[in-house]
Amino acid sequence: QQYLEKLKNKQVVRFPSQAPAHPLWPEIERVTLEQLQYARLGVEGGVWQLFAEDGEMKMYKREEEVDGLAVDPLKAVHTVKGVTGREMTHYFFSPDVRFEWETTLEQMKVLETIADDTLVILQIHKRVWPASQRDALFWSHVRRVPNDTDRDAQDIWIACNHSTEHHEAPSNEGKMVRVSLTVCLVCQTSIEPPSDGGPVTRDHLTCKITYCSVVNPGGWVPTSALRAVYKREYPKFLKRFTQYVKDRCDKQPILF
Ligand code: 18C
Repeated sequence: QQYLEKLKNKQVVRFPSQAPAHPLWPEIERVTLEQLQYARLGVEGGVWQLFAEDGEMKMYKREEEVDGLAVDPLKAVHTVKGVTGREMTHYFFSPDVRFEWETTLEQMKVLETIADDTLVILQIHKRVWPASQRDALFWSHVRRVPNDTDRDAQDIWIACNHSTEHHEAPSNEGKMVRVSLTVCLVCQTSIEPPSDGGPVTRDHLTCKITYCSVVNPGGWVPTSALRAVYKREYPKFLKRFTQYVKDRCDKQPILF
């Protein structure tokens, strides 16, 4: 038992999630799998509007309003060389490195560790003048999913964040306006093995990323101001985050 605990702490072995015993689990399971399906749907068909493009990165939105508040769903696709899907989703999920890439944050607290792969997080975001400051309370879950459409392909990895409630952070306290969000990052690695049969290195890896997000900002914000924030913040996030993971993994052993 002690030996297993040691291995677990060193993260040599990934144990099955302990989260299924938690009351939130049915929702975590359902939303994560729904998000996976949603992310895998293409952006063809005319409902998605391209609003930002930079190299391999393409960002699409659908303009939608709920009670006069813009909640435009966003879908972004990107291809990043030299990293795996597991590495991408690990750094997206891990609260230890969030301030390294998330530029909208002022404070962050892990309210509950449901399992190694499932957390409840409270974030206070930077205020955008003249709007009220926002906070976000969500569960966050990361997992590997076997690729059922191609058994020879690498597994898919998904990290999913979805708004929740927690007794330590009721939404009606204080001056913050609470946003509600559903976000996922879905990644798949492909390997182009070296033609000389040599070892696979980072030069042989490509990671295909789909990032989907729906944020309801809560309170009231003028639509044009909100869309300007989206247009600035989402490309900034995806470029900065993917570069962070590339830099962080460079010269490190590959984590498949
Ligand atoms: O997915 C991302 N990050 C994850 C980990 O943090 C997590 C977070 C989701 C972000 C929720 C949005 C929180 C509100 C932010 C308000 C301030 C943003 C601007 C700060 C500028 C300095 O899933 C990556 C997230 C990428 C960034 C998304 C920006 C979404 C903007 C939402 C606007 C909310 C209203 C703000 C008022 C605007 C007034 C003009």
